[in-house]
Parts: sequence; structure tokens; C-alpha cells
Amino acid sequence: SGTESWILMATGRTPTNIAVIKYWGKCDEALILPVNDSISVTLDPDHLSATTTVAVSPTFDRDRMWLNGKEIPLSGDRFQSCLREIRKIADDVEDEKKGIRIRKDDWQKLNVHIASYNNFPTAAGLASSAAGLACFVFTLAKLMNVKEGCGKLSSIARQGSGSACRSMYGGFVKWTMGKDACGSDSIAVQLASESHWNDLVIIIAVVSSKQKETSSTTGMRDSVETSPLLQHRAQTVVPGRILQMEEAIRNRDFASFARLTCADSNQFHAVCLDTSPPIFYMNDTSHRHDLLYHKDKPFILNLYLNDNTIESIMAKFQAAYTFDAGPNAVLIAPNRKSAGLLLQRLLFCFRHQQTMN
Ligand code: 2P0
Repeated sequence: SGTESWILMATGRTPTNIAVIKYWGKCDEALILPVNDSISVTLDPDHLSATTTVAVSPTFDRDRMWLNGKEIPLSGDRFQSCLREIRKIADDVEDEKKGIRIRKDDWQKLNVHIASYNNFPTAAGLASSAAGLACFVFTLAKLMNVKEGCGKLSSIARQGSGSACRSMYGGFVKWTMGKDACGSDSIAVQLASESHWNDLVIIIAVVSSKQKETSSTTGMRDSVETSPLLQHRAQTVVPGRILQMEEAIRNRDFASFARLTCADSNQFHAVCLDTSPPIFYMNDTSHRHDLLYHKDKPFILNLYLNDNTIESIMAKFQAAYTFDAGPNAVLIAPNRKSAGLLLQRLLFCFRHQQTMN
């Protein structure tokens, strides 16, 4: 009846993921189909994750969304595509206690309210869209009693943001580009679970909290249109690297893992430089100094040493580095001991800088 005033909610939490073989370039912009496969590692949900509550009620007159407590427009068609796709596969829901009975077809008429929080600074230039979109799709599917598995959900999250499809699983995940023109096989698959290689330690060094100047979406569009290196990378380089990376992960072979991770980050940034006009995501700081490291409070690290590039420090400390579409460094150490030494060095440099000032 028109006086119905119930509300039904679901909450989920999803971590972000860090690509070790990068996605850069689409062959279909609307469906978000990539030009190559990619591989990532999903972070621990205690760090860099999105928590999303989705609610439906007959009293809601339109779809609305809040991010970190502030209402944001839901105008972007990416959220709308995900909503549309989930509504299509939604199922009946019955909650006798509350007297709620929703039929499959009712979902089309029910508006949703979405409230999402990131447990990390959104402005820090860290990929928040991957966690946000994956969490939204996962939670909405739970609310709407969707029976399909994570593969199908990953293909829906992909239409929200490419990298989001990889956050549908924990551990190591591959996004296979697929062959189907409709994108039905452009999905995420889990290569190894969280427990397979759980001594790896991932350190995120926030170099700059400024919002990046070129969004990933426009950046990759420009690269596809203008970079000859991108075509070479997608067709000739990445397929081999995917196989080698899968093997390195399977064997927990850190030396190969680190070599491939660093090489692929370098090539992704080379493609950005090969784009016309060139895109600079890394800055001098990324390579050299002024590492701003976030824990409870941000603080500045200055690397004053002779071998003061991230790349050389990583080689010394047996760690891998990878940079996404921004200047922040993601450092991966093989174990806690290496990570401890690496952090000690970074902290030493920080103290050094403090006394110098
Ligand atoms: C990745 N990045 O594989 C690569 C590496 C950034 C560098 O996926 O347009 O936000 O929403 O599909 O997923 C960032 O791009 O772009 C990204 P859309 P997305 O993680």
C-alpha cells in the first residue's frame, strides 16, 4: 500500500587492489573492456577499504549517494550501469518479521540510498574507485538477493570502474580481457587466496595528497589514441608477463615477482610518456625524496642519501615498487623482516630530515 514505510539495508566492506601487471587502455569505453589482461593483489580489508551501506525503501523518491558523509551527485552513468545490471538479476526477498515482500520486478521501482566510507583519506590520491565500486556492487547484490557468483558480479563492477572487478576477490586476482564483444567473459578470477603468500608486506608511501591532474579514464583514452608503445605493450609484452607473473605467484618466487612488478610499472609510465601530450603521473618526489607516509598523521620523509632513488633503495632492501596513476609509491617487501628494515630506513631518513630542519 502507499503507506508502507519499511526500510531494508545491507552493509559490506571491500578493500582496494594494487595492480602488479597494469591495466591501461580500453578497446570498448562503454563496456570497459581492456586492451590487455592485468594481475593485482587485494589488500587486507583493515587497510584501504570501502564500507558501504545500501538501503531501499518505498519512501525513497530517487537514488541518492553519500561519500564519507557528504552527499554526492549520482549523475555518473557508471553507478547507474551497475544498478541497472544488478536490478536485472535481482531476486525475490521476504522478511516475515518486518512484513516485507519484494518481488523480482519490484526492484525496478525501488530507489536506493547508498552511504559509503573509505577508511583512508579519499583525497590522498589512492585508488578509491576500485574499492568503492566493488563494494557497491557486492552489497547491492546481497541486498537484492542476487544468486550469481563473484565472476558475474566482477563483470558488473567492471562497468563501474575497470580495476574494481579485481576487488571482488581477495589474494591474487587476474582480470581476463575476454573475447566476447558484450564483455560477458571480461571478468576477474582468483589466482591464489589471501593465505597463499601471506608473508608479503605492502607499504603505501603517500608522496602527495593532491588530486591527480589527469584522470585514469582520460589518460588511458589519450594513450590508446596516440601511443604506439601501448599497442606493442598490449599485444607483445603483457601476454608473456601474465604467464610469468602467474608462475611467480604460484611458486612464491619473490625475485621474479619483484622484477616483473617493477618492469611493468616502468612500462606503464613509459606508455604515459609516449602519450601525446605526455602524461606525468610520477614526479621527482616519487623518484627521490619527500615521501609523505600516512599512518595516523601524515609526515614527511626526506631521502638525503647518495643512492636516493626509490628504485635503488628498493634494490638494496629486496623489495618491489609499483606506481599507479599518481605519484604515490607502493612498496612490496617479501617478509616482515625486509619490511622492517625498509621502514627503518625510511624512518631514519625522516628523523634525519627533522634534525636538518
Ligand atoms: C590498474 N590503473 O591496473 C591501473 C594501473 C591505474 C594504473 O586501473 O576508467 O580507475 O574506471 O576503468 O580502473 C585506474 O583506472 O579506470 C587503473 P576506469 P580505473 O590498477
